[in-house]
Amino acid sequence: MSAAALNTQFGIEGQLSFREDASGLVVAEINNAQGRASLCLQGAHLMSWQPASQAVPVVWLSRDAKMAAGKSIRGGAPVCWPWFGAHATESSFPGHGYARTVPWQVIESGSEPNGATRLTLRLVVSDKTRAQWPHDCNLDLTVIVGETLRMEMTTENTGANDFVIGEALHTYLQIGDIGAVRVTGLEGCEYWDKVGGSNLRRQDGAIGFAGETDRVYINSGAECVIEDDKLKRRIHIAKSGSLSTVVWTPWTEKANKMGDMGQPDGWREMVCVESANALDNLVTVAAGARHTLIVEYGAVSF
Ligand code: TA6
Repeated sequence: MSAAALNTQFGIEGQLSFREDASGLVVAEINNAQGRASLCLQGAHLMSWQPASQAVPVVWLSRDAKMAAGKSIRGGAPVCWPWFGAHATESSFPGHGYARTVPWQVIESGSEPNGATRLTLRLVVSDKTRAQWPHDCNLDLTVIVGETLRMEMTTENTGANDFVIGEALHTYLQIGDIGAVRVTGLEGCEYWDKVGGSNLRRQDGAIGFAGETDRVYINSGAECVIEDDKLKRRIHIAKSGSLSTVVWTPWTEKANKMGDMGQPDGWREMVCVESANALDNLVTVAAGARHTLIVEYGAVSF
């Protein structure tokens, strides 16, 4: 659907509009009294979010982020689905699944009683998606943008057979500097340390960063907090329907190899804290059932 048709059917005067980016991709722009956000319809990819109370965005977007059909965008909140990480058997299938690089359609929009703006999108099933995932299902994402950011990702199994998914909202949070933050809430949790192999460890105290960090914390529905001593704010990440939390920074060498993290050191201004179901926490969605992963972000200055 064109931006013009989307504006007619789903636009909300003074809150929600759609535009066509130079790349040809359609972007939803949300701007209300409580905050603003941008979301690319491809991948239902929320690219940025800044509550009115914050002088600096809370969701980070690389200054080198590229927008192109079929390509993932560096930053924001990529949708990883229906698997997380590498596909279990098909090395030719895209890492983190295909959901973030295929078209989604808008199915609903509205204003919340508190003035926040709601937008719901559905992944468009195609021959391409069925070739990688031959199950009858719907994947919907609802975002509610205001002083907080709420994201609800629902998998509906419309077929006759159970299936198993891995998933994540792979969110990049904006910070002052990776050396001046710590993540709390995962103390005592087991995690798979993916740096230098895959080793099961247990978190001791808050998470600080002094090098590449790539960890999948398992069996935890805990709320996490990013304590940012440079921006003097806390980012709260509360979730439900998710038992894994992925914490990731690429650090210098990997960031330079990636090439789109914002040279020379844009990577220092982000950390990923991802609400997921991965590894030990894969989800079986029974025939006819639904599963929803919900995460809500808030930022409080101190
Ligand atoms: O979630 C952490 C991670 O799996 C890292 O291993 C790294 O690959 C990151 O995701 C980024 O993946 P992407 O496919 O978006 O470049």
